[in-house]
Amino acid sequence: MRQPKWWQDAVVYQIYPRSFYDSNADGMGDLAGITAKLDYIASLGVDIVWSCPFFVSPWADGGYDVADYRSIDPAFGTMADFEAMIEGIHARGMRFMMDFVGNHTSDEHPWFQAALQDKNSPYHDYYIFRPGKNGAEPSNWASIFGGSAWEYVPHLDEYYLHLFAKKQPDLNWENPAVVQEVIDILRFWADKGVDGYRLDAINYLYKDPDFPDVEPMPGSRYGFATEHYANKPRINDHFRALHDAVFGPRGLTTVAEVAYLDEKVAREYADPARGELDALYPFDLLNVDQDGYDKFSPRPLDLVQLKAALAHWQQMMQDHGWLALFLGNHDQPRAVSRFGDEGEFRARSAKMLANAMYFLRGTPYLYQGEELGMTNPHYTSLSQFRDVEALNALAEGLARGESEAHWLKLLNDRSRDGGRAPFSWNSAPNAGFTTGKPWMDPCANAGEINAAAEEDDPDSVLNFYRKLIRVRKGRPAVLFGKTEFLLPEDPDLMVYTRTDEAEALLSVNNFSSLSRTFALPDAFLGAELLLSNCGDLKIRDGVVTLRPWEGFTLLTH
Ligand code: TEU
Repeated sequence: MRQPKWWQDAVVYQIYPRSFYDSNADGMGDLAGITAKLDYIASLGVDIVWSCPFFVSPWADGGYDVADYRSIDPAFGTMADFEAMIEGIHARGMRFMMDFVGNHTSDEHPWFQAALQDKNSPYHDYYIFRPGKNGAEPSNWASIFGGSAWEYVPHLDEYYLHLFAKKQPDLNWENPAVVQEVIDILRFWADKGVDGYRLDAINYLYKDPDFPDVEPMPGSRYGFATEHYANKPRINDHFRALHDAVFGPRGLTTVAEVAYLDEKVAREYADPARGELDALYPFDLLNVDQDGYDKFSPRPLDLVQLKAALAHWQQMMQDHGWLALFLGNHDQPRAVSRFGDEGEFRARSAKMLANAMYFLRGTPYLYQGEELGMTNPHYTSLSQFRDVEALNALAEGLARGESEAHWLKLLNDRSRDGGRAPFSWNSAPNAGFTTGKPWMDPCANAGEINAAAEEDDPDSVLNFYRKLIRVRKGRPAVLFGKTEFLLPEDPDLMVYTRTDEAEALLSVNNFSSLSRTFALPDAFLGAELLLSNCGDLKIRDGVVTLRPWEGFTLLTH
């Protein structure tokens, strides 16, 4: 068999640190809290820990607005806490992946503060400033978080570009000094022992310098300009520069958070022969239950579309690099609430979703709480939401005259806060997350759905994940097998095979509350039941009767 790289035969555990575990009763999760829970994390069988940012930040975008790349935010602890955490991760045989936010800084970063002081400051050219056009913004580009992507600075009589929040000015990667700063920061953390980087919004680094106007969105002056800032040809030069200076020589792995990729570009980025990036994390894969770019215009899940997207990525990357597999993260509502059944079949459907994803080709990314089948928090008041994207969208919706009740449901179902509520550790007050006042309210159901309760239950979602992670490890068919989707047009069943020289797998998953039948392909008659969320198969004459939300995987040699 081909030998996998260490990051290929791996499962990543993703932590949103402010909501994971609070060690000092200030209501916010912290690095010492992660260290305190490392035995739990290791017990899952995961190989890599990735934490979202914990650097000094005014927290305008959940820590993705960095004001000092080399310091731990005091709310998260100290550099000594970081060192203890990474030591504890390594001592348990795991590795640490750092989140690096390179597209933008906080507006409170000293570079931006200097840039604002003086047009002639060298730091002014660290960012993207432009004069206005006809008394308005330089272009009608929309910010990803709503409104214009340009902010006016009266005393400079210029606008600066911010693809995200206005407190997140975009860096100017065409300035070699910026690239050198980034290299120095990446080396700084490599010296402290990080094993890899998750590169945030990394395919947006190069912007069309002409900033052409784009087609406005309905009812707005602004339009999405992704074609002018995503995947522009110069981006490969930036990737190669970082690879040659840091990732390659230090032996660090990289996963690039990317979007809007076509086949050619996707293959280039992660092609091992090109020396750019190791793996892609295409975040737009989950835009399958919304209207275009607008996550607050939800649509029912179209499983046929999701399968087509997954099949496309599997086929595209088959021999051209590596893929991250995920159904949730800190930017998404909870997977079980969104794609499963968070009521009667919560546990079973949460297990099915894992079974459906983890036998595909790629590295699974397990987002904290998913291993418990945590649901969206079901807040009862709009004041419980925290995220900038949610609050901006809410303000715009209310200004259009839409009702608060409508937005309470929308934010509960769709906002990023869905995945950011505190981790449910046990049935103590505040879900055992903090003994102080939590920065975000815990899930309404934390009393019943929590790690302590699931620890003791052999049939829990938690113990299913442990088994799943164990059985997929080192399997040649999982690692390198060819992926083929069966029944692509079936609206409820997701079925695929993974075929390698020595073995083959069949993963069968029922995404519905109804019973369904499925005739096993001949090659899998009499195959070994590798994993099942119902314990056994109801099979007669080669036809399986699938219970609601049933998922299983067969193995044959
Ligand atoms: O996300 C990249 C990104 O483009 C997101 O804006 C995504 O479209 C959005 O979250 C969907 O609602 C990364 C981080 O994962 C995210 O948390 C940050 O807000 C963003 O970059 C800016 O750093």
